[in-house]
Amino acid sequence: MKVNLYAASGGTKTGSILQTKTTGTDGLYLFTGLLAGDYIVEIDKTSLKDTCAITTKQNTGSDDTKDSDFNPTTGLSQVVTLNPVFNPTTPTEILATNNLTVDA
Ligand SMILES: [Ca+2]
Repeated sequence: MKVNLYAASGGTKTGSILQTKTTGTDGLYLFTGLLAGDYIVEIDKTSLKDTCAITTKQNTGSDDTKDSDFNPTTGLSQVVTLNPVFNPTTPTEILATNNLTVDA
């Protein structure tokens, strides 16, 4: 399926699509070359296979890294804030800078 990246402002997507990626067979995708800021990811629902749908069980359970954050109606994620740290040293800074699995 395809996923679109938007900038976010005030909690909502803004402007036109910044990048589009097609998920791999493992379901993963990676947007690259991003600056610090707020972003929203959109699942392009028209790209879903006929047998697939976004789960209606959004934010279910206690582990946010394992649930679905996407709104099943709009296909939009929550706002994801990228806040990299120059020369990170602490585990929190390293995670903020190098985390390729920002959950959405
Ligand atoms: Ca989640």
